Amino acid sequence: MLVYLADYLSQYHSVFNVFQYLTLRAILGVLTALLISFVVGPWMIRHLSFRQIGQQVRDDGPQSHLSKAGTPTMGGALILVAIVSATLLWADLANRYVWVVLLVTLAFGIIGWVDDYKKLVYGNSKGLSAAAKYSWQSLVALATGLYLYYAAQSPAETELIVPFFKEVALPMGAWYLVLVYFVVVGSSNAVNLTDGLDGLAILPTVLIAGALAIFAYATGHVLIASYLHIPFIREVGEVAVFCGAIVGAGLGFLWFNAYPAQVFMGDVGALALGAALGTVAILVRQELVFFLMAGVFVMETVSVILQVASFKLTGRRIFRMAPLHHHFELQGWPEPRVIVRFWIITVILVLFGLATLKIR
Ligand code: 57M
Repeated sequence: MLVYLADYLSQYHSVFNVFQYLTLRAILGVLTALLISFVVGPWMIRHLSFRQIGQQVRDDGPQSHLSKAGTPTMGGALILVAIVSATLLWADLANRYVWVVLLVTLAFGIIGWVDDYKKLVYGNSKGLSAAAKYSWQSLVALATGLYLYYAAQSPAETELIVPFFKEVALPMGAWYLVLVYFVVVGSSNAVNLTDGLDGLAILPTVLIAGALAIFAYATGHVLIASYLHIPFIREVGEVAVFCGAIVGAGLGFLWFNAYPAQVFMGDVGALALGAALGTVAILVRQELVFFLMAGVFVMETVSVILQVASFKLTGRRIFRMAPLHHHFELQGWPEPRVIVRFWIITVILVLFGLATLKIR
């Protein structure tokens, strides 16, 4: 929004031209979202505590979690307010990719909010039914896929880029819809599964969003894209402002969600953030690199799939408890050790992801 104001003011003073620079607006997106989180965060935590919007903790999980009962939840609403406000302020609102990612994020946020709200009102097990949750997620993901497929202006927008190979891009045809579906719905649920320890989901989200901002900037810049041998997609660079807003909002939320957490994000945050990352990965055509960078989310999800499959087929469990973070907790690792080690793994994976820009 402020791009237009700056554009108008630039006729009076050339200093306002500086706001046309995408890098500056992405940085301002980070700072604005961070500021909103810091200002609104304490008020929201007080409000959630006052209204007794606190977490109900299942008694079949690790015993150390019982003391977390009553921690204010649905802090993801704060993350969404910060992301949306910062993006609306600093992004070019004539850019369709910005709207795609904002709308997908908000739609998944609403699904999560309804789930959280029902759990609070009707008890822990009475959230949105799994069928209803997946149906709504599927609907949003498929609508997104259809829009992007039909609105694509170049073949590059629907090709699957294979990292480490300069010229390998697989034309997906209608399979592109399947890809969008799995990346968006899969990422949303994977972040949700991971969000079971203080700060465990949010810092990897911040790191991946930061890396995706770099991918968005490079992909939307004709010279950098050609230098790096990645596809050039006109106007996709603007998504870097949205990624910046995730980084700022996420760091601001981590301030309060760091161990021992004062607030949890709830499904409203986890489902929305996962879908946001998946959608950006699709827009910048880096699904495979995203899969690599999101290794912690993938690992957590695979642990659940393996655990359920093994239990159904053999009656035995592979892990003490899935998702994987519970396994390590039950092995006696203190919670901060699990969290920080999973963060370190993400730092390494994100560096590998970024390295694919040059190693190809
Ligand atoms: C949400 N929710 C956390 C908080 C957060 C299929 C199965 C694997 C599903 C899975 C599941 O229900 N996952 C989805 C996990 C919960 O956190 C809330 O949920 C939001 C995210 N959606 O924002 O509002 C608890 O996690 C802890 N927490 C923190 N810090 C945070 O910053 O400590 C969350 C955020 C909170 C708090 O304790 O209450 C959760 O874990 O419930 N189910 C499971 O994860 C369950 N696993 C299981 O049943 N495993 C089985 C099979 C099915 C694979 C097995 O291993 O045999 C476990 N979860 C719990 N107890 N709590 C096991 C039992």
